[in-house]
Amino acid sequence: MQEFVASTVRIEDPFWSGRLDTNARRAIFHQWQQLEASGCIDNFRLLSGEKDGFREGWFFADSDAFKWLEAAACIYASQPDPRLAGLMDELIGLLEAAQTADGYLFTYNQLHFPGQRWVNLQIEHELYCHGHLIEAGVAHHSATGSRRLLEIAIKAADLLVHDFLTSGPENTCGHEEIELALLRLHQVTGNESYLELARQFLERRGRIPGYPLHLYRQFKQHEGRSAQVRQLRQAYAAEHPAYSQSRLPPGNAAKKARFSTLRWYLNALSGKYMQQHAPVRRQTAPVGHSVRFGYLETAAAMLQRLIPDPSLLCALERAWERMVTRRMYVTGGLGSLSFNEGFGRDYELDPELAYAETCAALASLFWNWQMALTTRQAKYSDLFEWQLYNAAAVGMGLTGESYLYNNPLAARGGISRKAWYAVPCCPSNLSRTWASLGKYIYSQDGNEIWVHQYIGSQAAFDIGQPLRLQVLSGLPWQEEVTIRVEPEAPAEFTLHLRLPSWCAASSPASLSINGQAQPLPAPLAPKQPAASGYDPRLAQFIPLRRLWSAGDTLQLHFPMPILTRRAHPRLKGHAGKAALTRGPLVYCLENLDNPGVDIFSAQVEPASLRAEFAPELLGGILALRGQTDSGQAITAIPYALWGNRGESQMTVWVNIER
Ligand code: FUB
Ligand code: ZN
Repeated sequence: MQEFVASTVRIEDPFWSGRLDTNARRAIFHQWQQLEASGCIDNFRLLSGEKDGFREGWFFADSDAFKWLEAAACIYASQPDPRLAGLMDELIGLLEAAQTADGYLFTYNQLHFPGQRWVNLQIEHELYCHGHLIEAGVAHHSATGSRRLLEIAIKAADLLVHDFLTSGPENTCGHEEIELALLRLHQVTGNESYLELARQFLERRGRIPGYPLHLYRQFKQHEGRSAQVRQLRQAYAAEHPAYSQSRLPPGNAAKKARFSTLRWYLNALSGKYMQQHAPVRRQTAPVGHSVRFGYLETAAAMLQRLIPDPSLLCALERAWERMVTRRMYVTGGLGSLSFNEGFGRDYELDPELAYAETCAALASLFWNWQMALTTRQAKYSDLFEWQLYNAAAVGMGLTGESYLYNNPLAARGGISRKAWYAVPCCPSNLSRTWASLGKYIYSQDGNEIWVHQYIGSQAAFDIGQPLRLQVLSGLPWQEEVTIRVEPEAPAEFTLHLRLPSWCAASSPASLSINGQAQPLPAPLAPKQPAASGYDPRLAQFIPLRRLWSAGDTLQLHFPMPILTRRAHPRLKGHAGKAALTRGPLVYCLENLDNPGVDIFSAQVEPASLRAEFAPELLGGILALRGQTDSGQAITAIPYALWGNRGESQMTVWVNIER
């Protein structure tokens, strides 16, 4: 199944266009300022000799600059702002100067430990950073046509091929990313050695002999190297009295589960934290750090598309099923625990402890997209939509200049959106994903076309003759979607439309073509209840094969009653509670909208709930209004929008007895 380059799809959507504009006009420039202020860009200036100073930030700081470049390139493709082009060119120039002649680029080692390479692959993210460099090169090339950054990426990839092809299992990165990046580069260049190295990196996972000892040694070595960096910094500060270390205020505290320290050691030493506990085909449950897990699954699914492999696909499907039925929050958030930034046990989904990092939701989007392309099953596109609107969208504030990192489903205070984080992996990750949104809406295989997302847009296809599709969508607020079909001449082809899982059996969707009602399949029945009450497996594609003519118009009606979703009985603390959802949106109670109401103990009267347009709220939303059993008015807002008005309290799960 063929993917589209995002820039060939033009998004014109009442909901998304505004957000993408904020991303393009504000978020990307704000992020650049923050990368500058925190010293991330200067690290490259130090290497290129443009500036004197001391390297700042985490060992993986380079990746934030690379993700920013990718986001900027994707934005530039549809909104070519010369200011953005200038910043991209400046950064690419720095990378050209900083990269060694043989392709190495990792400021942490180059500045602190010149001459040392690949010494701490499990912890220090060296290959992860090279992966983001490669992804940026690929994105910049497809967005601008320029080969400048692509050449840097190719040089880096060639070095990796030289140093890592046919080497041992310890030559795997503790944080997956390089695998999917090499696969993307292979797709653009056709170079088979990138495919082969990505395959080997994946196959090597979970095979390090004596892993606990290996990891322990790597931790010890990393501690020693960190101590050396501190000494170097002290010495630099002593020689440069004007120097002050770049420091960011602490991020939002994440609540800790009991026995976190012990569980952390077990998680790490067993290999689960970094998905090194078993070979990839035996990894049938989501474990450990949830961003790493998502990138691993994305790469495995990409590889499976390039080299079909039923056993790998089977492992991916089992892991997905386990995640969706037992280890995912109702928002689509992933990661129940802060100590490992990742997955807990089955049904361990405490709303307040939820880590649910924005990047974990994004990793899941990438994975689900690959699964949708591989299997053509609607459940993957459905989860994509759900996470796009909820678990991922919550990461960026309405101004584009404030962010959430961890995303609990209940907050009693102490959590607010921040302009930046000491670990700023999420903002540019979200920006690059939004800027590429066009590529996730449609796919094509010959004369079959899939509409995965109902996002207002226009796209051009080649089905042996030119075909244009236009989607006009009222989602997520309104229930109508119109699709106009414009083949150059009448043509027979199949249009696959997704019937979302959130179309309740009680109020089914309807479809008409040129005013004629069409039969739709009966809603699917759930097999085993999903932990969170949201079940993407209820989605299905409707194949519509016919002779289509220019001007044919499809009208879809997706009723959006307010649903009260119940958690699986095995989820502790969820009895008598429900999550309120409408269409693809999860709602929450924020105390600012509910003065005088204790949002954690109030009993909501389900019969009182109605959806009401609230133009004054958060830029204009459809709010859910109702009342408590004691007659107090309540207002629920989309979860993705909470925290936009300063620090507050919030809960997704509300008390609803009946
Ligand atoms: O370690 C690199 C990135 O920073 C991870 O993906 C995030 O979870 C954060 O730790
Ligand atoms: Zn992140």
